Amino acid sequence: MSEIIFHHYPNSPFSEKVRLIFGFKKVAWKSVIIPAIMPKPNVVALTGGYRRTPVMQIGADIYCDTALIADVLERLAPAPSLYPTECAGLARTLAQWADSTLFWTMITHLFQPAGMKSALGNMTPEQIKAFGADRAAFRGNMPRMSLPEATGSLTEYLRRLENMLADGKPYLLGAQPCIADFSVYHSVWFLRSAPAVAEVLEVAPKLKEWAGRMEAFGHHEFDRMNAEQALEIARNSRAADTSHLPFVDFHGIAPGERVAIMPNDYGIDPVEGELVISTDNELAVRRTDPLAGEVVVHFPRVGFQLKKA
Ligand SMILES: N[C@@H](CCC(=O)N[C@@H](CS)C(=O)NCC(=O)O)C(=O)O
Repeated sequence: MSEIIFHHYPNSPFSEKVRLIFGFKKVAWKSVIIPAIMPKPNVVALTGGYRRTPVMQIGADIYCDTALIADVLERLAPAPSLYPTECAGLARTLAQWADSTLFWTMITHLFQPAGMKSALGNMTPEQIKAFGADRAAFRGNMPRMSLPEATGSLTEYLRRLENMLADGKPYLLGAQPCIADFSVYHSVWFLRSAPAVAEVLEVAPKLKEWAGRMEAFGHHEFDRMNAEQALEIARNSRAADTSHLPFVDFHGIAPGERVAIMPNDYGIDPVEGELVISTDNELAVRRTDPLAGEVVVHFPRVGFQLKKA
C-alpha cells in the first residue's frame, strides 16, 4: 500500500479527530500542512474543488470527509475497531450528531468575542479579519444560532454526554472507544483550546476525565511532507482498482456519467468528474488535473449531493 498522506492544519478540530484515530490504530502517516483559509491551490488540485479540511491521500486516491476517512482507515487497519459490532449503528449515528449538531453548537459558543481572542490570539487583526470573511463565505446560508441558544444547548449536550459516562464506563458507548468518541472528542478538544469560554465543561467532570483518556491515544508516528511531493505522488500513481464494487443507483445516473458531487450543508464547492464508485456508503469521481494528474476523489454518500454535470 502507498503511504497515507494527511492534508490538515494544526488547529482544525476535524483533523484532530483523524490524527487521534491514527494514534488509536497505530497507523503511521505523512503530514502535509495546508492553509486554514482560501486560496488552497494544492488542495483543490487534488480534490477538484472540495476545500474542507482534512483530506486524506493514498497515491492517486483522494478521500474527503472524516466519516469516509475513518471507514478507509478501518479497512486498512481493522483492529482496534472504530465500529464494535455491539454498537456499530449507534456509534455511527452518535458520531454524525457530534460532527454536525454538537460541532456547530460548540463553534457558535466558542466564537463569541472572548473565545475568538482565546482561540485566535496568535493572529494579527488582519488575519482575524481574513479568517472571518473566509468562514462567512464558507458557511453560506447555513442557519445561524444566537449565542444564548448555543451556550444553553451546548451545556445541555455536555450534561447528556456526562450521563453516558455516569455508570463508570470509560468510553461513551462501553469499554472500548468507537467512532462516536472520536467525533465528540474533537469538539471538546477545540473548546479546551479556548480557556476563556471552556468553563461550560465544568458541568461534565467525567467527560473531562474521558477527554484525558482520549488525548492519551496521541497521533502515532508521522513525518512532514510538502504539498509538491504529495502532488508528485498523485501524478505518479494509479488509483486503486475498484471495478469489483457493486454499483448502487438512487439517482438514475449510470457508471461513467459526468457528475458533480458536493456537500449538502456548507463549503458547497462541486467536484466534477466521471462517476466511478457508487456503493451504499461511498461515491467517487475520476478527474484529471494539470498538477495532480488522473485522480479518483472519494466522498461518503451521507451528507453529499450527487448531480449530473
Ligand atoms: N464533515 C466534514 C467537516 C469538515 C470541516 O468542517 N472542517 C473544517 C475545519 S475543522 C473546515 O473545513 N473549515 C474550513 C477550511 O478548513 O477551509 C468532515 O467530517 O470532514
